[in-house]
Amino acid sequence: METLVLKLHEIEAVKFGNFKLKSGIFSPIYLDLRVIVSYPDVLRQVSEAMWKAVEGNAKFDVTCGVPYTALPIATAMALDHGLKMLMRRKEVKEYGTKKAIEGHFEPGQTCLMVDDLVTSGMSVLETLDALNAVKLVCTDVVVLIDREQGGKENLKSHGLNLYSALTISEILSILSKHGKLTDEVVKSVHDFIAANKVVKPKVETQAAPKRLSYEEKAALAKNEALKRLYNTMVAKKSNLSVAMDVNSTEKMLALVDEIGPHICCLKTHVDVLDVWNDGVAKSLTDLAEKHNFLIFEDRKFADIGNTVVSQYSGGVYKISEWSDIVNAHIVPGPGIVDGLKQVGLGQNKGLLLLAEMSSAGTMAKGSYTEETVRVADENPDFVIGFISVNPNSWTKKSKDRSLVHMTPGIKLQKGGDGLGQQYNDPKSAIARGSDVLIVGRGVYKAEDPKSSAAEYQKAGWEAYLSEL
Ligand code: S5P
Repeated sequence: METLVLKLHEIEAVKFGNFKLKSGIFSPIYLDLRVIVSYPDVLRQVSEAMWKAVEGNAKFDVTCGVPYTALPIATAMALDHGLKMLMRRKEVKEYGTKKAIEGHFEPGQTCLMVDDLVTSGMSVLETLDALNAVKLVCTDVVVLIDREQGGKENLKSHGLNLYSALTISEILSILSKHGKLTDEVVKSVHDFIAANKVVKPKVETQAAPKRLSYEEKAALAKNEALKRLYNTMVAKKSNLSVAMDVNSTEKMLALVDEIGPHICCLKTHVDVLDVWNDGVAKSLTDLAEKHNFLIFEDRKFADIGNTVVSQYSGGVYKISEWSDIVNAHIVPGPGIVDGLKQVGLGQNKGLLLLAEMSSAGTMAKGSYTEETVRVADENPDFVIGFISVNPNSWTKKSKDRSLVHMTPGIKLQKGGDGLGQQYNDPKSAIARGSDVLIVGRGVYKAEDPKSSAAEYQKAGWEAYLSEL
């Protein structure tokens, strides 16, 4: 173990200094076990040390490496000891649609989790969820290094035994014995570990925070349009937004007048209409006033800040003059929000960011979705929420609980449209964290759009009440 620790220090898998962690705090120690892939002898020593820690203690049918650093370690262990191995895909969040766990196994088999190090136990618990979702049973975890910051206790509270080849204390004592560290550094690391014990991690397996009512969200809302949206929803008992995607302007206005009483928000695609002028804009805002709903122009801006300023305020459509809400992709970077905000904020407008899309093969997922949360958190005055599909799976990353989740791809009958659209029913969308349901063809293509809108209104509202 001494030679291994000295080697880890030599290849800078264990470093001492002053390192800024992801959380923003400074640490006197930094562990980067990714580098061991470049040192086959170290990789083998590491996997052997971990095998010794777990051999004879844990019983299991298969092993699973926690992505990414532990994958080569788990592979080395599997090769040397003839173990069956599985791999977890980190990117796949919606279990079921794509395989979250790769490899062959039987439901009910036991699985040993293999990770490089444990701090709070958070990443192990994420893997535990993924393994449990495919009915694998896990009771044991093996890591190279236990940072002694509470991970062992946290894992224990989830029924998991942690086996570690090394602890931070052991590393410190070996390195100091070999004159690699001063007493001062050893003390600073001990102090840091003691001061940074991680309390129970918040994971999905724990009780989720109580869902906020629309009234509570309205009270937290920092943007006028968002407040108005929630207040309208409460007043009309409607979380329905109809996407009136018909091409005839005349038909659009007539249908909006019919379904107006049932919606909190009308979603438009102004560029599909056959006629547009200031009079049409006026008719629309009159209808919005008559039936008390907001107008969301689904323009999906996606250009640089300077261009979207003109696209939002100018041109034939002058979108900012008649819409309350617009939306944008964050592909160009946060400058797009600055540009739209320059136009909309002073006029009490709100912006939705497309965090996810309902269409098959969408690239709006994973770290892209997380980036929209970051951009939203940076613009609490103007960004009012997201176009979302599965918000419960990622919103815990957001600080702001007032934000609205508007969800397209809603139909009482599940399925698709042959062009990539994927439908969910109102109840399942609300259960996954949606606040506002966007229904297009389910309403305007129905034989009786008015009664169909009433039906979606009822289904959406009942689903919301049952979630509360
Ligand atoms: O991811 C998305 C985002 C949006 S805004 N998927 C979508 O379908 N939309 C829009 O929602 C789409 O442009 C259309 O206006 C509406 C869905 O219509 P439906 O007829 O499929 O219900």
